[in-house]
Amino acid sequence: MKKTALLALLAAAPLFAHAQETTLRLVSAFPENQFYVKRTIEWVEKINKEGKGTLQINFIGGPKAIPTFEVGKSVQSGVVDIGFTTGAFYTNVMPEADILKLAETSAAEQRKNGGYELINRIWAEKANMRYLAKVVEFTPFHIYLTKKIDKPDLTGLKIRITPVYREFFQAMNAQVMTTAPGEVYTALERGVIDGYGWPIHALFDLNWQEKTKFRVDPGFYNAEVGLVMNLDKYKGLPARTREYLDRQALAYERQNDFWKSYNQNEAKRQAEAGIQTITFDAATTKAYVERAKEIGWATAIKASPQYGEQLKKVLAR
Ligand code: 173
Repeated sequence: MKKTALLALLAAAPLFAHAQETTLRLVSAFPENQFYVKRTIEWVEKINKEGKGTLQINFIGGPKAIPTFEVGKSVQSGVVDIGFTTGAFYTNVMPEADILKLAETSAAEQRKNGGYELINRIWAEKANMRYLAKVVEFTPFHIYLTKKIDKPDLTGLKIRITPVYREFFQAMNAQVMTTAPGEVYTALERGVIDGYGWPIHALFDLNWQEKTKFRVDPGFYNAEVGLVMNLDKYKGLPARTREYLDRQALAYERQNDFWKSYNQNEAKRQAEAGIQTITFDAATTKAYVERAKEIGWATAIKASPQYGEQLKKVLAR
């Protein structure tokens, strides 16, 4: 090859590299003003900064772009590439999605005990998804109320739910109503609901502390929020791009200990905002937590006779 031709080729090399850059579209099922989402946008910024020439992620937006309960279907079909969501929001894709809330083993342990592979086998087969990473865990759910209760009985109360809480709250006689997070504030304001299920954190992101008087302790289950990706898109990535994405996703998941101190602080903030805790005697508390778990697994195994038991082996202690 002539020297000039070689130089021309070398000069064009960055262009070829650029042609290899992949851009993926990400949507959030959680409202954009939620801290979760801000944290994920920071992760995206890091990916984009370090991934020039390899991978760029384009954050499309929150539920205004795609409604909360449609994000899973959009990832499944490939309308978007990556969804930032929780299993309870895509039970319309597969019932197994909501089983992740029952995890007692950590995401780090599931990477070692076969759980991560099992989840990905199921997510691929039933949802056409790759589960990239779990980025919220160590986070119990609670009942929040505008009215006081003195035993675990929700008779006469209308409670906002997602699939996370349905069977447990119904077992306590609640009248339940499913809404996306974005609709809870208005429902509280209008007195349409007397309370809601929600994690220990992220009330303040959505100003719900203004309308909340009580939190029932202890919490139950373990909030899971993750990044899921359209499987065809994932498989179609150039190998180095897929490795880069996997590496960044794993690095994000490895930050999960963050939630332990964050949640302690959130509980403190709730107390400071005047939210009172409701607790029961020791025996009632024990029964409450056990019942949540029992109902959770019974529902899971009924919803997925095929995979419920297998998931239990890797998720339960
Ligand atoms: O209550 C909810 O909207 C819900 O199911 C959930 C799950 C994980 C994290 C935050 C909320």
